[in-house]
Amino acid sequence: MTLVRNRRFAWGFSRLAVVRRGVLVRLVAVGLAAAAVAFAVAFFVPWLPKPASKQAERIDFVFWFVTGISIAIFALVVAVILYSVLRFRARPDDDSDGAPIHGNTTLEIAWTAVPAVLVTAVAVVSAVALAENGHVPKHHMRVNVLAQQFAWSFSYPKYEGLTVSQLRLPLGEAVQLKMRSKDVIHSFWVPEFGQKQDLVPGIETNVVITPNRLGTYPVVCTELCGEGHALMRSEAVVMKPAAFAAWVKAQEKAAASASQGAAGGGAGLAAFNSNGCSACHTFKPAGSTATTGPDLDNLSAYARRAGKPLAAFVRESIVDPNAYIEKGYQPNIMPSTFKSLPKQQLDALVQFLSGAKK
Ligand code: HEC
Ligand SMILES: [Cu+2]
Repeated sequence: MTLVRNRRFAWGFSRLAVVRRGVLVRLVAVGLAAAAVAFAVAFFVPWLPKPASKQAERIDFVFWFVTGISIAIFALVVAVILYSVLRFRARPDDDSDGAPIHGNTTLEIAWTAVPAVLVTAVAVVSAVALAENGHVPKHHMRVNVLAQQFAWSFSYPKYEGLTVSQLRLPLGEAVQLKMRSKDVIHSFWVPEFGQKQDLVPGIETNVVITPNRLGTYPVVCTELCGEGHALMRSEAVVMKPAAFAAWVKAQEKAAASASQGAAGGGAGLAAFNSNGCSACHTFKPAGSTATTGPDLDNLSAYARRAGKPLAAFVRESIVDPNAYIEKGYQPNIMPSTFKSLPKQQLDALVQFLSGAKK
C-alpha cells in the first residue's frame, strides 16, 4: 500500500502559489519545531572542543555557518515531507489516480538556484578562513617541531635552541610551527587549536597558531605511526607572556647549571631533550616528568636488577632498548634509532644519566 500518491503530491505543490493561509501556518510551525530539535542537537551537545586559538575560532565559524544552513534546509524538508505525508495520503477507500500534472517550473528554478548560492557561499567562507589561517603574521615566534616514533620535541630558535618535550606558548602571540619527522609520517593535532598537520619525512610542513585562551591542552599524534602511536602524546601549555618569559629564563638557567655540574651535563641535557627522551621519561636533573618509560631517577636499581654496571647498562639501554625490558613496560616503544646517534652525544647521554647519581 502506498501512503503517498506521487501525482497527488506533485499536484498539491503545483498549487503552492495559492496555498491557503492555514496550510502555510502549519508548514511554518512544523518547520520551526524541526529546526528547534536540530538546533538543540547541534548546540547543546558539545561536539567540538572550546577553541583556544584564533585559527580554531575561524574554523568554528565555518562550522557553524554550514550547520546553520543545514538546519534551515533540514527544517524546510521536514516540514514539507510531514505535511505532504499527512495531507496528501490516500484514504482507505480511495482507488482513484491522482490528477495529471506536469511539475512546477518556478519551484524547479528555486530549488536549483538557492542551493547553488548556498554552496558558493560555503566555498567562499571556507576559502577565506583557510587563507587567513595559513597567513604567517610578520611578527611571530618560530618553534621547530620534531616527531619520531613515539615522541615529540619542540625547540625554540629564538632562545638558543631551547628544546623541550612539552610545547609552551605565550598567550596572544602568533607562532609558526616548522615541523619535521625523523622516521615515518606523524600528524600534529591539538583539538583546541582546530588544525591538524602531517609531518612527512623529507619535507618541512608548517602551521600557524595564535593561542587566545590560557590552559593546558593535549598534543596528539593523529596518524597511526607504529606500536607506540597511542602513547605519542604531549601537552601544549598556553601561558601569560610574563609567565612564559619566566619559564624560558628558568629553563636557560637549568641548562647553564647542568653544564657546570656533572661533566657532560650540558651536552647530556641538551641531547636528552633534543632526542625526545624527556617526552617519555621522568628524570629529575632534566626536570622531565613523563611516564611512558621507566623513571630514570632509579637507574641504579634497574642496573642492579639487570646485573650490569650502571654506565654499561645505560649505554646498552639506549642503543638496544629491547635488550632489557623493565617490568611493567613494553618492548618496541622506545625508539631503536639512537644507536646511530653521534658518539659524542651518546657518551654525553650516558654520562648525564649515570653520572648524575650515586
Ligand atoms: C617513545 C618513548 C621513549 C623515548 C622517546 C625514549 N624512551 Fe627510553 N624507554 C622507553 C620505554 C617504554 C622503556 C622501557 C622498555 C625498554 O627498556 O625498552 C625505556 C627504557 C629506557 C632505559 C632503560 C631503563 C630500564 O630500566 O629498562 C633507559 C636508560 C632509557 N630508556 C633512556 C632513554 C634515553 C636516553 C632516551 C633518549 C635518547 C630515551 N630513553 C627515549 C620509552 C622511551
Ligand atoms: Cu606518531
